[in-house]
Amino acid sequence: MHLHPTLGILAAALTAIALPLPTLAGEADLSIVGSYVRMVPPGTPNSAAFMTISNGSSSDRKLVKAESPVAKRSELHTHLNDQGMMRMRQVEAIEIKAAAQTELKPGGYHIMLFELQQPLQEGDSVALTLRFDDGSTKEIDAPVKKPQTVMKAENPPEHATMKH
Ligand SMILES: [Cu+2]
Repeated sequence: MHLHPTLGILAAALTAIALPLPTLAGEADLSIVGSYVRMVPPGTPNSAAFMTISNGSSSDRKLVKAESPVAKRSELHTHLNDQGMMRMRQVEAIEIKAAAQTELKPGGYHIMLFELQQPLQEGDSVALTLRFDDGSTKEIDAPVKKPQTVMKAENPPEHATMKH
């Protein structure tokens, strides 16, 4: 005996309803302040974006991806002190604990922007799309700013003048 066609459709509809619905409530819980992209001299291939991400929700959240039209490729990075040398390393995610904030800052977490597609001049703003582990995204415009402290070159100047 066949199932009545209407009942079949009804059963299918009920199955669909039973699936968990994606929640959109989380999106408003994250806020981003103080974002900026480091100004770099023309011809510099890479730069980085910094910001503070606040999580007002009661669950931990992770930044899992960042994208920008100004860079060919973006990665989430951190800095590690490796025997006195500061090295950058890619991380899979940057965690923002519940009811806390995570600062992306020079010498720490940052969004690395590789292969810049355009020069970054002070006063420009850079579009960034941030994707979080709950599937939500944030679109921000980060101003380009001059670095506040000038990083020392990898090789100290003495090395260049050591030829006797
Ligand atoms: Cu980096």
